[in-house]
Amino acid sequence: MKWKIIYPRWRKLRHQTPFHLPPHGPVVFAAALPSEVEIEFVDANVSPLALDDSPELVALSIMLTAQLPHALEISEAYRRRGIPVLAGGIAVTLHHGELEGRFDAVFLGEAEGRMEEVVADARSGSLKPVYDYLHKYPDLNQVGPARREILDKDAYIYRGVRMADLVHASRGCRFNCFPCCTGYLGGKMFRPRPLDRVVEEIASIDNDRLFIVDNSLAQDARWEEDLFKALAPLRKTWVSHPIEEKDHLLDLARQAGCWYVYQAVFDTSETIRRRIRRYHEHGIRVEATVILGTDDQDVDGIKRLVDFLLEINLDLAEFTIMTPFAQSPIRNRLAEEGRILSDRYEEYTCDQVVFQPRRMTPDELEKMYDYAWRTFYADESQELKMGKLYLEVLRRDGRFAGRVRRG
Ligand code: B12
Ligand code: SF4
Repeated sequence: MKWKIIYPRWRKLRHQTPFHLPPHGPVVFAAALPSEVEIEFVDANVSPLALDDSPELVALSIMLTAQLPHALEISEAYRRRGIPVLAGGIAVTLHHGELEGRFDAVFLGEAEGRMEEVVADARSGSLKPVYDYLHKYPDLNQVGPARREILDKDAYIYRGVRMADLVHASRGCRFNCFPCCTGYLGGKMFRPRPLDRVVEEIASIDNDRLFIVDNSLAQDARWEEDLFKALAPLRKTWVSHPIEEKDHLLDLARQAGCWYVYQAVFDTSETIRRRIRRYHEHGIRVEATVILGTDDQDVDGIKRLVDFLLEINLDLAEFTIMTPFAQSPIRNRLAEEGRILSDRYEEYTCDQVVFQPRRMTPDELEKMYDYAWRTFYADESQELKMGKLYLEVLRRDGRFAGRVRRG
């Protein structure tokens, strides 16, 4: 069977450097398909998308709510010509119920071990409207290796720099932070993949730079230690979400190739100041992910927060406007309080205000979003800061000017 997998378009944040990372969901999903399925893949963010071809099935892989409008457009175009459309991925799982009838079939949850059934149904023309594997987690022995060969490698180069490849070593998250959907998706538990399979997969990736996309590495200290020790001999350089704030773990992470981490920063506390200092002391750079519009923030509070980020020498910062995504704790609270202003998927981009802030008007919050980006990057643009970090990592690993000097 010939399947066309499509990753629909989504818009980068206003002010953000406009590069695209290779998508991860579609290549991991592709690895769960039986070999009889012949795959064509199009990432509509980086390649032209034809809608007048005739694959036997279109499979939409949808990560973000903001991809849904394009996904629905694609679905209509193919279904009008009688080509069946199957939709899966994070946004489909989060918005299930709202999407009935908009695709021939929706798949909820994780794909491993479940695709033989779907392929057999597709082959016999009897796709079910819903494949419900929500909160039924597969054995992670069955995961991957991701089918990165279906990606158009040349499409993920920005200003001559090849983007990092994505990989994951675990799923789920024990925590349940207010803006996050992962508790709902992954079931509030930490689910590591077998380490030997992860190491084998990473060793096989022909890219020295990786993004380990796990929700948070700081979930099990013993596992972190084992992971970092196993990664060290592979001599990769990687970025990740937070690492536990323990000296020996930060040291091991650095030795294993950790370049920088994404760290959520919500306030101007000593805890945050110390955490950033600890990363820096261990040679790990930090990109702060900063949510604007929480109930304790007003206009002056956001100004103070930006000053604080500059004062603690953060290497990079990504500002987003708090967004009440479906199935997140904050969604439930704001809905109860009658503070959701819009349900339009196209506005869930994290740079638009879709809820009533407590201490600002929506207009003030949107202005403060622009203020935060402009002020933080006033002396040096995001692109320049990233460029410097990139040169630093090349120098550090002895790969500057294309020369490989290792060992
Ligand atoms: C990695 C990641 C990113 C990467 C994405 C890189 C990339 N190109 O893929 C980056 C860092 C770029 C990113 C950015 C953002 N992200 Co993000 N990200 C994630 C994260 C941590 C992991 C996603 C992932 O790759 N999982 C691993 C893969 C293998 O799992 P999967 O995609 O679910 O695929 C499986 C199944 O769904 C299924 N499947 C997948 N496709 C298909 C298709 C079919 C047909 C079928 C049958 C099955 C199927 O098979 C796979 C294997 O089982 C998730 C959290 C999470 N745990 O989900 C958040 C998450 C997806 N991100 C989120 C958000 C909000 C963002 C941002 C908008 C804001 C932010 N700063 O966090 C930004 C984008 C801002 C912008 N506009 O630029 C939200 C999404 C909310 C929403 N409803 O839209 C999540 C859920 C986190 C959260 N806050 O709750 N993100
Ligand atoms: S924000 Fe990070 S640590 Fe918190 S629940 Fe989401 S993935 Fe887990």
